[in-house]
Amino acid sequence: MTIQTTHTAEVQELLNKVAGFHVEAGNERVKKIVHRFMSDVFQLIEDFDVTPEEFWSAVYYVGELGKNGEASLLAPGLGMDKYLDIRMDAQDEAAGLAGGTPRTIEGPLYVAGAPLADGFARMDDGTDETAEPMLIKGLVTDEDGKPLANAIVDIWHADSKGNYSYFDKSQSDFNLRRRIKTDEHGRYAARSIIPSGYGCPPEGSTQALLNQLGRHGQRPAHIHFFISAPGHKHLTTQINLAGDEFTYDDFAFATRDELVVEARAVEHSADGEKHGVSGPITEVEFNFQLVSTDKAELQARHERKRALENAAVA
Ligand code: MBD
Ligand code: FE
Repeated sequence: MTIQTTHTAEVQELLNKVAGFHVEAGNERVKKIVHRFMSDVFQLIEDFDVTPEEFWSAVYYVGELGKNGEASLLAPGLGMDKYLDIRMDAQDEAAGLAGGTPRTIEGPLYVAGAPLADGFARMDDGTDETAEPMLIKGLVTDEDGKPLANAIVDIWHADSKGNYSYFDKSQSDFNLRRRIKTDEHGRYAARSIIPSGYGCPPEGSTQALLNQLGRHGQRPAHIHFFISAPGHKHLTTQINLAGDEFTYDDFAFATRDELVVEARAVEHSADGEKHGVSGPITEVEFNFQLVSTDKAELQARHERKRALENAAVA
């Protein structure tokens, strides 16, 4: 039996009042969005004949999600971050600003204010005994391949257990997080360790929903980047190391073909030697291309709540 009530005057009036349509105070855009959102929720409850038990379990789920601090982890798991990227790609296309290295999602684990280095940084603190050394390097250029000196390459990645410093309090401050200014040839380089993929907390809210969907909560080994240079569009992206079981099966939908890189394991490398690793090391090379723009609002990363974003930086 399908009970249909959403079309009634009583429910429509209720929705209007819920959204504050009957009062002057408040924000028009928020009112319209809440009206649409609650109308869709009511309709969903009707169409799926959602029971009170199901409804209240969803309410308490949202409460738990917030308590666990996992709202920004569930978002990419449900493809929302990817969808925002699809929209930004389409906006760029429409504005004639497509091209350059593709963007992909930021994720929830950035920490602002990492140490700034010129040309080269060592990113790991040397305490991860099981970690394998990695050397990552490349160029930042414009779309014509002209090197961009003094671009800021802001890098962050997980440790050999898939954990990120700051969120994992067992790591030192800013471990595996650095900002590197490109040299006069547009080059950046870093010595670090090979990151492992990330897995959602197995007992967390995100994984609980993913289980209901029959999905895993794993990300492949990846390295995050913000790249910025005056006169160019800010780039938020990641590279995925090829050969990971989850390279093309990322729960956060961040993999793009152009962003998958081979990690080359070598017995010895001149760059490694130069930066204190004489034995085996894995080399990763990736060049970034930025698109020119004079629009200031496109030259900075968009605002969102980020760890230490507004902290005083020494
Ligand atoms: C990550 O490391 C990440 O990059 C994303 C998008 C989600 C969870 C953990
Ligand atoms: Fe990540």
